[in-house]
Amino acid sequence: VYPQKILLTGAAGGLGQVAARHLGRMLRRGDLAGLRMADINPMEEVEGAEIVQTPISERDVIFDLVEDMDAVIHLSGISGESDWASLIPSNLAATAHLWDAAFAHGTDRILFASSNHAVGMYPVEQRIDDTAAPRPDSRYGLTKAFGEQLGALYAVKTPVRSFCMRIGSCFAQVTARRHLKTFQSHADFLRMIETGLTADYRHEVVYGISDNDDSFWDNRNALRLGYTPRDKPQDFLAEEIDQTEHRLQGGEFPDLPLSRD
Ligand code: 15L
Repeated sequence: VYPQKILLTGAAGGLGQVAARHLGRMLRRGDLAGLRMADINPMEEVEGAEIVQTPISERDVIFDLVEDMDAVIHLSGISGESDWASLIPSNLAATAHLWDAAFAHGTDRILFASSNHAVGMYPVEQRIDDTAAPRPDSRYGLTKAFGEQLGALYAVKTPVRSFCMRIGSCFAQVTARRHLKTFQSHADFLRMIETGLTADYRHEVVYGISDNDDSFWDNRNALRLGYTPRDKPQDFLAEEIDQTEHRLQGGEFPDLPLSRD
């Protein structure tokens, strides 16, 4: 059964805007009964959608956002390395409250924007799949591993299903050599969202990548669930490509120092 009402968090972000336009089209076609979009930043208007501009970290706010929703696409949060003062509310408290809110309101599923940085410390020569244990390469990656494990726990103890997308490099263009392994096109990202909204599962980890040759990640689990990527990174090459070679899958993240404050 297709979810009828969807909450999209982080709707003003890079991927949030891509998802918002797609869900807006579905809403216009009548394929969705409702769309609520939330972000701390202003969002583009989407005809027929409810827009809530708010920080997403407080329990009450999150409970109000999730009320009446059948599915949540959770893209909000800090999307790179930061300090705990920033990451704790946006990436840890928000996810904890979100899963509680979904349980309390009878929401069927959460699609969670995890990140390849949850496993960024694996060496580039090692091919890993959905069963690979987290090896975060940053505080940021650790918050993503937390979200994945939160989803796993709630999938056992509550009816809430979780679809954790370890997104690689989801951009309009390939701007670095590393992206040949980690790239996901926006169109394939939307295909993955469709899979997450429609497939039958309790808790899954999938890699957010296109049909990349020789990727770091064996994405058979995503394919098994119905994800069918159609794009190749070679078709999205920018004019200038950063040629840096990295030893670890997280690229530059494993080398970022931890701030002392
Ligand atoms: C991420 O998790 C970041 O949000 C994104 O900006 C990129 O750095 C991406 O990973 C990547 O690894 O390319």
